[in-house]
Amino acid sequence: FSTAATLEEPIAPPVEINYTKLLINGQFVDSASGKTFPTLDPRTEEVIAYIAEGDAEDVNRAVSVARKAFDEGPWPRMSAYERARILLRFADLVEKHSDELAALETWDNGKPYEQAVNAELPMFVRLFHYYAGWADKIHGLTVPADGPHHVQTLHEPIGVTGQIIPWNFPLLMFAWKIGPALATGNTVVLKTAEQTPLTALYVAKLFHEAGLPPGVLNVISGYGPTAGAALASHMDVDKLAFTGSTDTGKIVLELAAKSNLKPVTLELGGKSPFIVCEDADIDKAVEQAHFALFFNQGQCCCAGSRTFVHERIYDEFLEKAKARAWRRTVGDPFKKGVEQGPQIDSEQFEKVLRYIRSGIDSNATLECGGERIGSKGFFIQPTVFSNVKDDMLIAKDEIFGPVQSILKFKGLDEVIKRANATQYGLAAGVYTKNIDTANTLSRGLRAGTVWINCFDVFDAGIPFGGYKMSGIGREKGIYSLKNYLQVKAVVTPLKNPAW
Ligand code: TXE
Repeated sequence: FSTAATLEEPIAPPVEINYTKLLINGQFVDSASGKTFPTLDPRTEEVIAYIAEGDAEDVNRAVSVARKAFDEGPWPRMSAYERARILLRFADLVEKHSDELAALETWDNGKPYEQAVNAELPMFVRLFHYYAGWADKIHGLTVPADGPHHVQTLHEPIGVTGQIIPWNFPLLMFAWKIGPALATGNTVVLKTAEQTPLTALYVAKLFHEAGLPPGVLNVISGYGPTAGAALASHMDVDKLAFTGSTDTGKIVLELAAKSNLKPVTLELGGKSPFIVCEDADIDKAVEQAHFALFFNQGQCCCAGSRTFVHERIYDEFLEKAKARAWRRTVGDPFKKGVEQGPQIDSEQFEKVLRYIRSGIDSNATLECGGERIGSKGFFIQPTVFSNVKDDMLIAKDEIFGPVQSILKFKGLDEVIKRANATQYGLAAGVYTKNIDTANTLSRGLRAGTVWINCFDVFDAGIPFGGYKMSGIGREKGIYSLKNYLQVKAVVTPLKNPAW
């Protein structure tokens, strides 16, 4: 694999760790237990910093200030325009600190700095501009009624929202969750993933600098079964939003149901098909299929992890896909030109290597990669398997790593059936020049997003979410707002029905 990029000098600015405590009521505070946990640099496996470890008691504290900020505070009552101004000021501050934030994200997560600074930070800022735009455009309807009544609906914030996010896109997941919740006037207690607590604390600090009243946004670092479960089962949390694995999604849904029946939105795992038809532009399809799978070290819920290729172009596609994977630059994500950094942690690293072994054992053909790189850090070679069959584990399970599985198909009906034969339904990619083929596939595929001749296009207005066990509800876009709103019908008799 190309290592030339590792010879370059680092391109990110140096960054200090200033925020390691819990953020409750606008203040950085120690956890009630005084405990801390380490967050590691996935390049070196060394400790970056020790972080205050939130637990049920801290969650209680955070929920009670979020409740007060909702019930008594200015936030849900201030004019929507004023709320929008705070979101915009926050976006400006994030933009100003983009280089440092991207560096912090790379340090904690291992993703290429160039990806963080050129794609993720601009998307983060754009999301807050987008939601600021919605803040003063949320309104109900007047409803014609049969009787002599005036009927209107009010769209009101739900209240205290709990949000649990994963480690693969720490900043973007923060934005997807916080943006719609705050634009609609809710208050928030957000739990970050234990692997990546750093950037959320930094941006939450910036939010307060932008004028966010204390108590509106509280950030708890800590583990899932303790802090996360406490939030999901809290009796005073009015709504829960979760992104993570399908297994944990089931747990939080159950906790929500068994406590106060809070509504839950879930954004879970995937095994997305990427279908390359016989008329596709092969070079473009190879590049997009590569990107669809390997982007972010393969740690994307929507990764195109089953590359279905038409039998007539299969051999040519495979040769080119293999060559592209060999060219992928893997190395220190702080260096220029690096496309792939380390996996997030030892658990994910071992999981990916286990799946690679399972692919080999089940007689898929290992075309490229398959090993770890170096002896320190969680680096894995870009890996390509051909001759993958639908019933192999590598074709069924979410690997969440740089492992591309290439499968062969003959006909459209067949590929639709096979693409849909999964518990997941998050996304799909289609490569074809034929509009009829594109329409047939986009309607036949049971997935929340179908990208045609593109992949991973994530504009703020495009809804994202899953069919089947990939989740419940949609994030981003207009659809995300209703997750954070209650609808109240207000009915009054009309004195003079004729008017
Ligand atoms: O996920 P978890 P993990 C998939 C991917 C990955 C696998 C496991 O396949 O290999 O999940 O990753 C919190 N109550 N995705 O273990 O456990 C946890 O602290 C409440 C897909 O990291 O789902 C973290 O904040 N919360 C995915 C969050 O849930 C709990 C992104 C996600 O962790 C909890 C990440 C509990 N009992 C992994 N247990 C995507 N959809 O993008 C854990 N958490």
